[in-house]
Amino acid sequence: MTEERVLDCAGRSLPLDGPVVMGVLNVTPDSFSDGGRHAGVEAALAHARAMVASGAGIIDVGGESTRPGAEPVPLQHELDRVIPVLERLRAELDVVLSIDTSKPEVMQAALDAGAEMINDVNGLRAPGAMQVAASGTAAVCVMHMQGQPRSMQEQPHYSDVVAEVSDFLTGQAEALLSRGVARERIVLDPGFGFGKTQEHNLALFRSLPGLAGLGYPLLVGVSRKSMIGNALGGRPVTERLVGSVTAALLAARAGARILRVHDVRETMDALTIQRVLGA
Ligand code: 7PJ
Repeated sequence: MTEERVLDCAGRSLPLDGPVVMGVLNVTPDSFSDGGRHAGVEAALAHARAMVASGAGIIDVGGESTRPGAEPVPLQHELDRVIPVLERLRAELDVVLSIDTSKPEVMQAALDAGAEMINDVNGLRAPGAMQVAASGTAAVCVMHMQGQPRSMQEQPHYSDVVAEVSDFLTGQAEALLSRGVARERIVLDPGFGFGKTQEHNLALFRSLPGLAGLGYPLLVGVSRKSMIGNALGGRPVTERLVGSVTAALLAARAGARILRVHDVRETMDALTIQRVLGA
């Protein structure tokens, strides 16, 4: 099993010796947890600056809500939301910029605007997505999702969720390798909450050590998700902070190298306490 020490993000080497926090920057008017508060470019910039100051190593910019039940966003709307934000962030911040999209056209425009990582919840399955990823030099996060956001939580079904998710992720990674994408550019993510019941999410979480050993760095996103609310007996999204931070810490301990979170400062605090006080 190889130990991945760095992630190559368009020539920028992101060290992965310790966990890296990826801060979520939603520029959707309908994101389920931020309610569009960062929709304006200025507000988005201020939020990104604060996350970087708190220790985020990656900022993940998303303009298409993928919460359960969400309708697809037209291409031009998504471009109009994310590209101006990426351009301003690139001019101002020395941090890895990631684009959270499933559309090849948005990926390409984001790379042109300075994004150094593609984060695709659809696992590069859209026609043309693999080509965009392979033609550039950005890092690529392949996430597993069953179904599409609009209907994915209606009837998730697996005979062996861990095996099926692992097979999908390694298959997509191998497809990237065969197109010439260096191994050091690839990240995998089991996709918590994307076409998964609570039982599926828990099975995957318990299997994180195995998933982290597939040969690629693992990204985990559980921040504020229903999985956390369910585990706490049905907590609303505004009351999932401690659960989310605790789960992020557990994921790091289980081998995740990148933690995708809304609450960067609090997550960094937990990681710092582990580093300073941990056995
Ligand atoms: C994830 C994501 C995730 C990756 C979202 C939300 C929904 N990208 N984008 N992994 N989740 N890689 O933030 O709750 O888990 S959007």
